[in-house]
Amino acid sequence: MLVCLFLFLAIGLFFFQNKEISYLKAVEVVQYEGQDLSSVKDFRENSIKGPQYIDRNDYRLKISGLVGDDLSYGYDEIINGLPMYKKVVTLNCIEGWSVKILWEGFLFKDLVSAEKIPASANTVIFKAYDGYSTSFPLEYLMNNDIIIAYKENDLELPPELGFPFQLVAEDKYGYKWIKWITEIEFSSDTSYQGYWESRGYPIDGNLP
Ligand SMILES: Nc1nc2c(c(=O)[nH]1)N[C@H]1C(S)=C(S)[C@@H](COP(=O)(O)O)O[C@H]1N2
Ligand SMILES: [Mo]
Repeated sequence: MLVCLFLFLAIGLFFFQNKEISYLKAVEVVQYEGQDLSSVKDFRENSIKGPQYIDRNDYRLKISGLVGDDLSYGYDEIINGLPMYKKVVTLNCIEGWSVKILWEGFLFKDLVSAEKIPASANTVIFKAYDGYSTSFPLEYLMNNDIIIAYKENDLELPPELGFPFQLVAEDKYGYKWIKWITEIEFSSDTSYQGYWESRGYPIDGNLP
C-alpha cells in the first residue's frame, strides 16, 4: 500500500517536472530596472538587402588586418568563452524613429584582448554578411565598454535583427549599429567610408 502511494507520487512528480521543463519559453522582457523598454517588434526593417539568414554552425567571426594572422571564432566559442554584460541603450535611426532595448552581449575589448594591436591601428572596420560595413576609431570601442550583442530584451537576435551579432554603437546613429557582423578589420584608414558613409552620412555618426 505504502509502496503504491510512493510510486504514485514518484510518477506524478516525474510528469510534473517534465511538464514544467517542456513548457518553458523565451519571453521578451518589457521593463528593466524600472524603465519601460521598446519591443523588438518596434524596429523598422530597412536593411540594404533585407533580412539575412546565417547558420549558427557555419558561422565564423573573422578578425583581420593589422593584427597579423587572421583569426576566426565560432558562435558557441564566443558565447561560452566571453563574459556577458547587459545594458539599456536606445538606437536612433537617422530617419527619426528610435527603440529603447535591453542589450546583452560581450565587450569589444574582451573579444580582442588576446590580439597584439600595433600603434598604427587606429581604426576598426566592421563588415557584415549583406555587404554592409562601417568603421570606428579604435579608442571609441576600447574606452567605452562597447557591446557586441547576441540578445535583445532577453531574446536571441532573430535573423531580421542581425543574428548572430549586432554592434551596440552607443551615442551614435543607427547606421553605425552594424548587424550580421562577419569580420572585424584593424586598419589605419581613418577616412574609411562604410555603406551609408560613402553615400553622404558622416563617418563619426555621432548623435546630436
Ligand atoms: N548589416 C547591416 N547592418 C545594419 C543595416 C543594414 O542595412 N545592414 N542598417 C542599419 C540601420 S540604418 C539601422 S537604423 C539599424 C537598425 O535597422 P533595422 O531596424 O532594420 O534593424 O541597423 C543598422 N545596421
Ligand atoms: Mo537607420
